[in-house]
Formats: sequence, structure tokens, C-alpha cells
Amino acid sequence: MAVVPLPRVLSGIQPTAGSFHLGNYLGALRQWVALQETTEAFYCVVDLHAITQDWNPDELRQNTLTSAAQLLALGVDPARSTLFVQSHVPEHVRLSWVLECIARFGEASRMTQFKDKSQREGAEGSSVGLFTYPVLMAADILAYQADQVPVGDDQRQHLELTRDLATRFNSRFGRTFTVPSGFIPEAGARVMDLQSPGKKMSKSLPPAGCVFLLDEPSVTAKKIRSAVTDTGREVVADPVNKPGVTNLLGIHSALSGRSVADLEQHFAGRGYGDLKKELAEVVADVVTPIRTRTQELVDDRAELERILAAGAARAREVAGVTVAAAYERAGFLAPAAGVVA
Ligand code: ATP
Ligand code: LTN
Repeated sequence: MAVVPLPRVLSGIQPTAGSFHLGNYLGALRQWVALQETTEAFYCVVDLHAITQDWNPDELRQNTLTSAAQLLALGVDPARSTLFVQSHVPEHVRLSWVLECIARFGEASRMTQFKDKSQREGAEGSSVGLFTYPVLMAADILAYQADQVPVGDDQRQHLELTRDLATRFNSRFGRTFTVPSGFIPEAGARVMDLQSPGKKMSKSLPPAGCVFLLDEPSVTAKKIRSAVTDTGREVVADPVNKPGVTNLLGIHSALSGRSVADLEQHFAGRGYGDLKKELAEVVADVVTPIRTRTQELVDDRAELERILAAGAARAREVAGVTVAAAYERAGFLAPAAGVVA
């Protein structure tokens, strides 16, 4: 009987904070865990992406370890998926250069994440790496011939660029890359900030609006208690007039698995205070075990490093094959035997 290969999945997350937040978890990381059951998954901590804006080397090293520990704690299983650190696999950068040379200046300039982030620093203060960031992301994905990429809604445009670059390379040089699709969840794809519910929850906004997985439960409860709600008192979803309450209901629904309509009934005749109190409990039930396990893993650095070394070795095997094929098709002279490429 022919063996049908499992679909391939690749995703990455930046180690740019000491902790992931609920937006990361619901928008992306929870899907990472689910997808390991049915796919061959590659997950990386994208440390090279983390230096496109100002960084501190010691913090980067520490955050890379803590990020890997959180991924394991929330359910990424190294026996079933390949977990690694991007900078341990030099094939990403080798492929990225070639893709940079087929990407167009105009298309990279249209990336809204680049426009937003570069606006904050201005053209003189923004790095060239910030501009080419989405092309490195394309290389991350294409090097593994990924079929699906689980990410939050904000990464849609980067995925579209990835697909365009794969198609362009394939039509110029012959079929080399799988053209990937996004895997974007409906519930949780866009968790909003608790203080500014018009903006997505993000570590770059003030911490009061962002629920970090490694926050103490009392801190989380306080953030939820202080979440901006709306005029009126009814607990109903209404994205236009009640963005704050709608966001809280959306988070509850994504974590508890109950539909928003069911929650509206459950809170009928009760106020925002009740919603917030219950939501804090629902969040604590999910994040407390993740916090505890993360700490245990961070304390066992040797084991963490062993898992990451095994992941990088497996990742290099797969990415090496793709990048060798892409280099050959692009016309690079193969190095003579004995020359390490
Ligand atoms: P920043 O806002 O500082 O750029 P971030 O907090 O958005 O960073 P990333 O590392 O860029 O975090 O995102 C990691 C993953 O989490 C991505 O797949 C992204 O789509 C998803 N994600 C981030 N924020 C949210 C959110 N508020 N809702 C849903 N998904 C999110
Ligand atoms: N750009 C993404 C992080 C990222 C990624 C990837 C996601 C880098 N490489 C490859 C999926 C696949 C972000 O900002 N969240």
C-alpha cells in the first residue's frame, strides 16, 4: 500500500519578549499543538527576526530559551514535531538571499507591518532587515516545503508574499517550492488589547492591555478587571458599539469552547463585573499549568538545549535538500567535493 505523506506545517514566533501573550496563544500557538496530530510539523523560534529592531544580546539569548520552554510547556511535543531555533539552521539565510533577489522593492514596500513599524522609527532609524523581514519569513516557510502555515490574521499579507515568491521562482527556474496556504483560526485570530480594544493585543503596547502567559494570576486578574468596557450594561457582542465587551466574550469563547451566543445567555441579567471575574478564572485555568511547566523547563537548561540541538539537526536535513535544489536551479556552481557549503 502506498504511504501518503502527511502535510507539512511550518510556523515561527519571535523571542522578542520575556513571555508570550494570549493573542499569540489563541491566534497561533494553540493551532501549533493541534496540528502536530495530523501533520509533520516544524516550529521555530525566529531569533533572526528578533534583531530587525533594537535588541539587547543577553535578553535575546534568555528570551530564546524562555520561548522554547513556553512552546514545550503549552504542548509542542518534540517526539512528534521538530522544534528548533532559526539561527541554528543557516539554510534560512542562504535561501533568503536568493528570494531577496527575486522579490521586488515595490511589493516589499507595501507590507503594512513594515509601514507601521518603520513609521515609528522613520526611514533613517529603520533597519534594512526590517524591510527584508517578510522575505526571510518566506525562506523559513519555503525551505521546508510547507503546505500550511498556522499564524494569526496579521500575517496574511506576509503569506501572500511568500506564495508570490514561490510561484515566481517556480515559473522562472522550474518547480522547486510548494506554494503554501495559511491556516488562520476563526476564534482567536484577532485578540484585541484590553485597554485599546481597537488595536490587536501586542507586547508593543503598554502591558496593562496585554495578558502574558507568564504573568502571576493576580496580575492577570487585575488586568482583566481593569479592561476597558463600554457604555451600557448588557453582556452582548457588538463589535461596533461594544468592542471591549465583544473582545472579552471572544477570549472567553476561544478558551472555554462555548459559543458567544451561549455566553450571552449565560450572562443575561448579569453585569460586566461578572463577565470579568469568570474570564479571569477561565484564563487562569489555561495559563497556570503553562507557567509552572515553563519554569521547570527553564531550570533544566541542559535538557532544553538537547531538545533544540536534535530539532536543528532534523531541520537542517530537510531544509538542506530544498536549498541545495534552489541553488542548483538558480545557477550557482556546485562546490567541489570536500568544500563545505
Ligand atoms: P508585535 O505586536 O510586537 O509585533 P506580537 O505581539 O504581535 O508582536 P508576534 O511575535 O508578531 O507577536 O506574533 C506571533 C504570532 O502570534 C503570529 O502568528 C501572530 O499572527 C499571532 N498574534 C500576535 N498577536 C495576536 C493577536 N492579538 N491576536 C491573534 N493572533 C496574534
Ligand atoms: N512574521 C511572523 C513570525 C515568523 C513566522 C515565520 C511565522 C517568522 N517566520 C514563518 C510563520 C512562518 C510574526 O511576526 N509573527
